Amino acid sequence: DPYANDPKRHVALKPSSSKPFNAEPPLSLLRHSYLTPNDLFFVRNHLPVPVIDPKKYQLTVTKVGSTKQVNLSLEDLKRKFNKKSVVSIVQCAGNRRSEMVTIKPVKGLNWGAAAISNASWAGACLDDVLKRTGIDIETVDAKHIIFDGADADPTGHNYGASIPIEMARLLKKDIILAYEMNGKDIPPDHGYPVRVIIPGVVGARQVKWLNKITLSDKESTCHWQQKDYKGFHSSIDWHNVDFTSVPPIYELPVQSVICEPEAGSVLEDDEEVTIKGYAWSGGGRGIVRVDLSADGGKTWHSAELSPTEQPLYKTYAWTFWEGTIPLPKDHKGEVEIVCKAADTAYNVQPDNVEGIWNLRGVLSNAWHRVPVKVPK
Ligand code: MTE
Ligand code: MO
Repeated sequence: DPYANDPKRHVALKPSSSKPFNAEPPLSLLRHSYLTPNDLFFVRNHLPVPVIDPKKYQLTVTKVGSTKQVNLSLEDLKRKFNKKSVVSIVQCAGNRRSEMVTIKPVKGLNWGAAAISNASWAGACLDDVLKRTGIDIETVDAKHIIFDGADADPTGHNYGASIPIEMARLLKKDIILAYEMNGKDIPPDHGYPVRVIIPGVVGARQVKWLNKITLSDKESTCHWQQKDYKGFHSSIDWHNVDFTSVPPIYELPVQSVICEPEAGSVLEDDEEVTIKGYAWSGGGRGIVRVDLSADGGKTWHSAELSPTEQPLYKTYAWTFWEGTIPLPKDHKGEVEIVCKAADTAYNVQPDNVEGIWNLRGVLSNAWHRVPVKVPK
């Protein structure tokens, strides 16, 4: 069993698959702590968790066509570079996929709305590491940075991903080769001993168990870069899909989710409801507004946003929000509460999931609609 060495997991995590292990925490627990505890952080593994001896760990940095190659140990990363930290969420492109499935089946894990978590990551800055190896990110003659992980399938194909060099230039000081998660060693499920954190970018590019960085003219050739994690319109299905026709997903669209109350729950009160949730957007775009409705989206109220310490145009962490809003008088024992967010570009969430359905069930960010019961 290639999964025999997988770590033990917290009992509260709800698995969507066990081998490889994929799981999300309950939504209400997720909303309890701004920094998600390491053992409750959602897990998205495509392959068995590799067992890496920290003393033997090596990160190789190289450029296609160059004979120079630099190897760094874990101690090198910790001692030779300033430690830099960033609070950043990781969100799977498939977060909220289960809502798309209600329209038409899709291929992918049946994620609820908790395939997203927030942590404080610390490690060496990618830019500093490249500099030390003689590569200037601003002038290097390359189009992509490829990140490879130590996890591999039985034929030896490893997980890997890449980002365009322009993106690395924009994020320059914020891309981190992290060896700490919330002040502790990164746990095995999240990439021990080193993973790359690329704030504002889809989870799929934030490679865990990172052991190689390559500057290249080409994207990563890995399956997950080329034949997965791309967005299509709803008339494209497996018989007519051409994965080369669109670029990979990098930044993610604006997202917001109701964590409390839970779907199907009975409210305590028949006059008002207190709603709590999270919001986030890709590319460092902050959240400027979260709107709440208790009548399916006919009338709206403004939620109160918890302040984040991050500047609006570099918001990599999520924004927690809360609001107490009146219930409609004409409820018949049931109401639909709804949230939607706007980011700094005033990008908004689509009102329904039909229009954004896609064959892989990614980018699911419609208004979050939660049916609840009202006591009579
Ligand atoms: N890195 C490696 N090496 N292997 C993986 O399977 N999964 C990716 C990304 N990095 C993956 C990986 C995907 S799709 C996501 S959403 C995030 O890791 C999930 O990170 P987490 O498990 O720490 O939540
Ligand atoms: Mo993912």
